[in-house]
Amino acid sequence: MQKTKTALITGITGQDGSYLAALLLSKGYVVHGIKRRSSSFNTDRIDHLYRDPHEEQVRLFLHHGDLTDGGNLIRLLQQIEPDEVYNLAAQSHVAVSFEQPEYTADVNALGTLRLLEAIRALGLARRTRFYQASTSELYGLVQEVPQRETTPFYPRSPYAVAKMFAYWTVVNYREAYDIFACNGILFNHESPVRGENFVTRKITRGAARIKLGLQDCLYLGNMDARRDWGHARDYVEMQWRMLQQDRPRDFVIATGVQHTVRDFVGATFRELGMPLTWQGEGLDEVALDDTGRRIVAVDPRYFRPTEVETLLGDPTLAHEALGWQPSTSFDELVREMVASDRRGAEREALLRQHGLHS
Ligand code: NDP
Ligand code: GDR
Repeated sequence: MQKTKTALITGITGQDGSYLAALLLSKGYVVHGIKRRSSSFNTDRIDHLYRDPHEEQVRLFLHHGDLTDGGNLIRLLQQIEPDEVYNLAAQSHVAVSFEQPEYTADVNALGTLRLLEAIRALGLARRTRFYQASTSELYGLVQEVPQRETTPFYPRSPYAVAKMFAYWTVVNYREAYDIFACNGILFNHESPVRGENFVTRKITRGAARIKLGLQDCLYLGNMDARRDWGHARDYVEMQWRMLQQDRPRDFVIATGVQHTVRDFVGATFRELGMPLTWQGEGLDEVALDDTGRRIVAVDPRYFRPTEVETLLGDPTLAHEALGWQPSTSFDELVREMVASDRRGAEREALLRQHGLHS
């Protein structure tokens, strides 16, 4: 009989953490997750997976912790002795990293080091496999199109610089201590539970609220930015597959298809039955609905000091070695996110109608 595997997920309360936890539970894993203490509940995305610890056969356990707290991480690893660690926790917002560069480095760079050092110090190097949430932001000012595992890095934000430290720490611990550690260089991936201040979710949520009369206008930054967008559900499957290989390697995960932010806006409003007319350019660019009302505009507050203008991945290696095949197209992704945010906006409108919305 196969032994039950135990996984530890940092960042389990985030977008990827919630999809990965569901995936691992469906595969029979015992899943431990680290959640941060906060003054209000922050487990919305995993509440549907959670069982009261007093019930029988519980396989999901949550622990308070933080990547900035080395002692806490050592204790948790010592107690859990996981077969697999998925390090998804991060200050993951690129624009915010310009406002909080030191904190971002502490979590994203040193946090990864703390985990790997704990694995080494506790003698878990032979037992515990390690997945690092690396990112296409490493390519930043792109040196090659499309970007693959061998493309040189040129990070363009405190977020990406910190992730680059983490990337090389993973490579170094793999080579120095023989830890089975992999970098997944994942391109942007989205879903209905994407954080509301990442551009895709901001667009689908804002557009749905405009459709329902809850908001007048959607303000965005750089609409020329190009991204390779996929679905988080597909991407977490690859995180798991990377740790099931015979030997540890780093992989690009991407769809190989690129769109602008403007394309995403257009596709979203089309899905809502609201075709747009674009006018003006630069700071004056706006989109009008069919009554001539301005519903999308540029606000320079969302510009970044240094921007990543274009990202397009080449997932050939993952296709060959991991069987990677994205199952969700751009249009399907937009449709799923719009449907979910439309339901949310309809709920909000109904509550407002009955004077129940706070
Ligand atoms: P989210 O922002 O949705 O989730 C981040 C998670 O990290 C949350 O659970 C958050 O907790 C937790 N976290 C933040 N700071 C700390 C800390 N100091 N200690 C412990 N936990 C912390 O990100 P995603 O799920 O989208 O991304 C997962 C990982 O993948 C991140 O590392 C991200 O940088 C990386 N990545 C993401 C891509 C994407 O397109 N989504 C692409 C490439 C890489 P809380 O819920 O309390 O805020
Ligand atoms: P990104 O995602 O920075 O690629 O990082 P985000 O959705 O924040 O931005 C994508 C592009 O859209 C432009 N943009 C805006 N972005 C936001 N957030 N808000 C706006 O109003 C807006 N208008 C235009 C941005 O300038 C950018 O060019 C995400 C995160 O998940 C990282 O953690 C991850 O590593 C990378 O994807 C891969």
